[in-house]
Formats: sequence, C-alpha cells, structure tokens
Amino acid sequence: MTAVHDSSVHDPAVLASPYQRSVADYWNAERNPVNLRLGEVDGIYHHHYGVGDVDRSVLQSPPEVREAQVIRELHRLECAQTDLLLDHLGVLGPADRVMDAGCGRGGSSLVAASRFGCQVDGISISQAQVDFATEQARLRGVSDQVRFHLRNMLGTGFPAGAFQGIWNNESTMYVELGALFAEHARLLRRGGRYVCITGCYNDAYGLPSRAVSQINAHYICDIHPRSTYFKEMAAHRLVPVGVVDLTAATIPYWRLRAESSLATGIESTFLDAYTGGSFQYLLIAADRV
Ligand code: GPP
Ligand code: MG
Repeated sequence: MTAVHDSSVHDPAVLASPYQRSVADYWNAERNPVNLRLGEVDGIYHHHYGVGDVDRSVLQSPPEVREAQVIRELHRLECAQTDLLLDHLGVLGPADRVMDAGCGRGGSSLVAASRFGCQVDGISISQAQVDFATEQARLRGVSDQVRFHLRNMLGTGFPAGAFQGIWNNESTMYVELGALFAEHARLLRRGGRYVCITGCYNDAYGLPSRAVSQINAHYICDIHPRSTYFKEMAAHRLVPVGVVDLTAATIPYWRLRAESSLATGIESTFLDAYTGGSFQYLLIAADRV
C-alpha cells in the first residue's frame, strides 16, 4: 500500500484535481481478493459486477472445493457482463480502433480485442492499473493490438475521430458527464458507437438514498441520476439506440457475493439500494451522430 500519498504516481498532466488524485490513490492501492482471485481464473481481470442467473448449487459444494467454485461462478457472471456490453458496440473488425475509458486491470479491453480483432486503447488514471493491464496484454501476446495508457478520460490527448467505439464499464461515476461526453463526441467518428454500463440513482425515487450515498463513500465516487445520462448525451451528439435495465439481472450476483468468502462489506448496501428502488444498473448504447 506504499503507493498511497506517493507523489511519483501523481502525474499533473493526467490528474487535474485533488479529487482525481484521491481516486488514483484508491486504485493504485487496491488489492481486493474479489478482483484478483476472480481474475486468476483465466487471466481476465475485471473491475465491474456480474449479471445473469446464478448456479447456487456451488454453495452446496464440498468444503474443499466450495470457495473455488464460488469464485468461478462470480467470474462467469462478470464475464457475462462484459460480453453483454460488447454485444452493443456494433460490428467491428481489424480496421477499427476502440477505447476502454477507465480500463481497470484491462479485462474488457482484452476480451474486445480477441472478439473483434480490433485495435484497443485502454486508459486509466492509475499507474498501477496501467502497468498491470500492460503486463496481461504482454502475457497474452497482444501488446501490438491492445495498449494501456495513463490518461484522463476527460482529456485523453488522442486525435479527434480516432475511434469507432468507446465504452465506460462502471467508470462514469468518477467524472462529470458533460465533460466526459464532450470528449467522447470529439474522439468518436460520426456513426461510431458509445456504450456504458453504470449504476445510477433513480430520479423516480428522488435524490440519493442512504445506500447510494454509502456506495459513493465506499468507492469515492459520485453516482449520477439516470436523467443526467440522457441530458448530457443529447447535448453532445450521442443519440441513445438501446437502454437495458440490468437491475434484476445483477441482484443474484450480489446475493452470491454476499455469501462468499470474498465479500468486501458493501454487498448488503448494493442489495438495499437495488431492492429499495433507489438505484439502477443500466446499459446505455448511443450512436455518435
Ligand atoms: C467496480 O470495481 C466498482 C466501481 C468501478 C465503482 C462503483 C461502481 C458502481 C456501479 C457504483 P471493483 O470490481 O474494483 O469493485 P469491488 O472491489 O467491490 O469488486
Ligand atoms: Mg470487483
């Protein structure tokens, strides 16, 4: 955990505010078994949650294999979430270039490269994540196809129109959406596709519930209301083409995670937020027009 408060990981060209530096500190120090042990299953390290029906029989496995089976099942659900996001990116091939905004340890980027054969740039404000993801690409022999960079998604430095696709997989809650979508609209070529999966608070519930506020405190993030996504997309030439409410599909993942040895303590808060109606897990796909 020596990276915390280490000024060498605070590149001022990338980290524009004390808030962004505190977020980088969190991710530079993060070593949660729920992320590392799942990633060890097949070398695809995710930083998002899972979707789909759970095989709860894993909880009844013999004690000596139970933990490994629960880990495999949680990882399968997180991989299913990535596949669902990539299903909405449209038709892509080797001539295309896509950007993973807030790439974490690189899991979604590596899956996209293998699925589409396209060029992928993953960006993060955490040097530890960039280094980790770069090593995974090297181990897979795809360093020429998938590159990870220490860059800020609000000002990437990539040329205008460079990308056919961009996604945020659970990373929009760390930035102001107006600034984010302005940069995405600049980077996407006309006809390009944007996809995000996010947790947002439900305008129909009101303002953020206690559970939503606790999630913000846990991750040092700022969960946006659902309405702001559509308002800021409309303001930045991003026209929604698909919206999927994944709330019901993610609850089984959280129930299994709550019963696993890898629980981090935030599980009951997510379950309260989702089941109480104050919080929604949403996929939004949009065309850059
Ligand atoms: C997933 O990362 C969580 C986030 C990126 C932030 C908050 C997301 C929301 C939808 C509110 P992770 O996989 O590192 O989290 P954990 O360690 O809890 O699995
Ligand atoms: Mg995780």
